[in-house]
Amino acid sequence: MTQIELYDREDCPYSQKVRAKLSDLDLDYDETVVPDAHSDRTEVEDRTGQTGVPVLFDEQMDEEFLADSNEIVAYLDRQYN
Ligand SMILES: N[C@@H](CCC(=O)N[C@@H](CS)C(=O)NCC(=O)O)C(=O)O
Repeated sequence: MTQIELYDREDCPYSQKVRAKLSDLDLDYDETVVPDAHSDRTEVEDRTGQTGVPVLFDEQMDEEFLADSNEIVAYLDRQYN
């Protein structure tokens, strides 16, 4: 079972930065590409209370989720590098 989940957008530079780090670290993850319209991002909003991306969930993490690319990259480096 994949423990890492990423909500992102293909065209989002912050999402691209997180995907590059996941790739660098050779980590498997489940990706959910959120809809363009924020009003349609109901799944990520239900889980996090906001509609921005990227958002990372990881069972290994103390926090329930991270919603900032710098924090996500720093966490991935700490946990998996
Ligand atoms: N500081 C955030 C910025 C992320 C950001 O601005 N993402 C854009 C998409 S590229 C977004 O979702 N903006 C709408 C919002 O934050 O509600 C990060 O580095 O993760």
